[in-house]
Amino acid sequence: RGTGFVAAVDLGATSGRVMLGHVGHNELSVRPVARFPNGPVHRADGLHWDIEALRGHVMAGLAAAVREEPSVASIGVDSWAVDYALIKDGRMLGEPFHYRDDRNLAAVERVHSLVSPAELYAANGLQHLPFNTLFQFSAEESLDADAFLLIPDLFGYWLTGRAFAERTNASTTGLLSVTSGLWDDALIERLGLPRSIFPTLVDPGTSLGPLLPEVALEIGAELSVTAVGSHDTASAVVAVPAATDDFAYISCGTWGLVGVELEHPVLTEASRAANFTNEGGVDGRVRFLHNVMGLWLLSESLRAWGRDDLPELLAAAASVSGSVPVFDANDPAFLAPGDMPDRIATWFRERGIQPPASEVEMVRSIVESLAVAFADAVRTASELSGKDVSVIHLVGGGSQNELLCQLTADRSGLPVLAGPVEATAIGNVLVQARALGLASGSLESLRSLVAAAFSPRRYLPR
Ligand code: ADP
Ligand code: LRH
Repeated sequence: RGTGFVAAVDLGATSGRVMLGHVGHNELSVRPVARFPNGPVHRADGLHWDIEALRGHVMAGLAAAVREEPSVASIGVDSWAVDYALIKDGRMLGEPFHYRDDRNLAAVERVHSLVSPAELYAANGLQHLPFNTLFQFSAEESLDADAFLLIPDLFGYWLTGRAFAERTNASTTGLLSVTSGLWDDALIERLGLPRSIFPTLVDPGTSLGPLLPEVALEIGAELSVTAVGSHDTASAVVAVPAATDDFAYISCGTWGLVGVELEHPVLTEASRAANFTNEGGVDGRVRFLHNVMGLWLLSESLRAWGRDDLPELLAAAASVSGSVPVFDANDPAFLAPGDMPDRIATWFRERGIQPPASEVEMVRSIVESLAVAFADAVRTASELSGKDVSVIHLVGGGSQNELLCQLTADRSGLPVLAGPVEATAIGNVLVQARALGLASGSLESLRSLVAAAFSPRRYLPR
């Protein structure tokens, strides 16, 4: 077995990047080639993603990757979940909607009038999120299309001309059976959705084929595209540097995805009531987790204040001496963009609580509230699944937030191991590398490669 390079395209809801990964026997490194901002854009008919801008950044990033490492062998794409484009006659029908658009609210009622929440949970195992793809479908004026493609699959289509649905991300649509891992034909029919738009499912590690000739020309090399855990959270969980089995993870970026990895789904009424999800992981594992609102609360607050000095603000928040009030970071009131500090202050006032007095205290309150929600979700994941948890791995951009890591350790009473920052891209790289024969073995052996290359930082509860 030799060593080789692969390119990982990782599109987060806050930023995207193209990374070069180098993998070989006992060897793993990644380096960024391109980074670009991402976020919701307001259009006349609602919130969207600027998908053409993302496409431009991805193509330019891949061309840069090839210039840096002409021997790069494969490309893998992951992104945030649930959102999609409709394709007809080879063309995209409009810009994909952003999951934070409010068109989904009425659609939820329509879907629930056809299939009850309990029946949905038994079928798809998903926590209720108003933007799960099945609700978005119900909000569409028309589904007259040849296919729907989730965002990473859309990039796969642009790169190779082939339309597939990668299974980990397909599991977030609400239309994949949690028991069979196949499209749920009965549910699709009950919801009156056109079965013909559902692409063929593929697993992470499957070759999606060579680049289209015109794309190979644009990028500067003839590469192949490999399916990865194309749901960003699935890729992040691959790259948790766990040394033992008794870990919980927090994939901490725009969202905080908090849970444990299981072999089988938990579909109990208690788990549904706690709004825990059973998403599909790489190698058929189950990502049993809960969505916590995440660093969106912080980035939207900075945007409202017109500030971009996050590290300084966090340092100041760490030295706040008095206690600050804590809010429910899971409250759906915080889902939409805009006026975040106002909405948090309103949350407090509605409950007769004095809101934080300054921007620094607000930052402290957000970080404390996230830590409380993280600790709760870890405890609940363990209780509901029966899995012992003795350590929390916190990965993603949020692992750079020392205050958040320390407070999560304090509130949970468990050690927090922080990093890697780029877990998602690393998981993307590793699944490609294994498919190419540059790495081998189970997720556990891939994780030991991560632990050796990216030694996590340890926070002990105080
Ligand atoms: P996503 O993949 O969802 O776009 P990331 O994993 O890239 O998100 O994480 C982005 C978040 O990381 C930012 O919102 C910010 O809160 C946090 N972050 C980025 N840089 C720093 C830093 N230097 N210190 C603390 N937090 C940081
Ligand atoms: C994180 C994420 C999360 C989903 C949300 C839509 O980026 O993929 O796992 O719930 O975005």
